[in-house]
Amino acid sequence: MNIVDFSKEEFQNQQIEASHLEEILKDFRRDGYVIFKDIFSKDYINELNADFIDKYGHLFSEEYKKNVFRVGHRRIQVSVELKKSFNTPYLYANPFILPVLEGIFNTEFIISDLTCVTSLPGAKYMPLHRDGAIFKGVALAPLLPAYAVGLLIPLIPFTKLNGPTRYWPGSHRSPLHSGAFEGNPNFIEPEIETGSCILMDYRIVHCGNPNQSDEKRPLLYCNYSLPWYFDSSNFRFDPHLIVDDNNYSDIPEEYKSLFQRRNMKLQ
Ligand SMILES: O=C(O)CCC(=O)C(=O)O
Repeated sequence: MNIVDFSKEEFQNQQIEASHLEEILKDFRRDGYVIFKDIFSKDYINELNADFIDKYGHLFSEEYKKNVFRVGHRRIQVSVELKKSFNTPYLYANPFILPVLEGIFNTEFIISDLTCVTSLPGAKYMPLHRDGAIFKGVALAPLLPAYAVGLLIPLIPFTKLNGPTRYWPGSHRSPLHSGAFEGNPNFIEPEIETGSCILMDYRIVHCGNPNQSDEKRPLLYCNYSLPWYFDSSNFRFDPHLIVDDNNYSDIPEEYKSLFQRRNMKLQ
């Protein structure tokens, strides 16, 4: 598994060492994912989780059943407003993530959305899918460099019981339809502690596992892309990056361009 462990010096300097960065990029390009270990503090993730449940927890009740966007059985996707604990460069421009994104995209990129997918107790296995792919069926498409990348941050520890996400390493380079990976045993299901996270190519085949616990299991997505890419299948109805003017003014100037699509809505 591509687990990125940063050294004491890297943590002290808040900077990835050049040869380590090259190694991470090589792993990411080859396998379509890397797992960053302990780059956020557990206290910070707990704060994100508390703010998330405080603002959106009511959406998971029976009453709101008809008004939420479902991405699977008892699996609900919510656009998360950038405010409170979510509005910090520590999250969206983390010093351990930003250089990797710069290396992947090699040109200007944006935050395409901030979203949380929550599997509720009893959620079933999710159909296999890619979060997005362009030029489907074109032989050269899997060879293209990444144009969209998801940063997936568990807001509680992901365990076998609450259903860690299942990924097929290398599948971003496969011309096969995602369904063709059903039954393919070469997947990983990383159990992830709070503070760690996964960076994945949007094209990697993956799915959510059943949630057999009695707890909600929220997975925060901060998705990045080249400015021209739009994930219209996931974000047709909701604004995908919600930032009010007050919170926008709190974003440091150097990161404002990441938010050029704020509050944009398709319908
Ligand atoms: O819930 C999960 O583990 C994965 C969710 C997912 O794959 C999705 O929403 O695209």
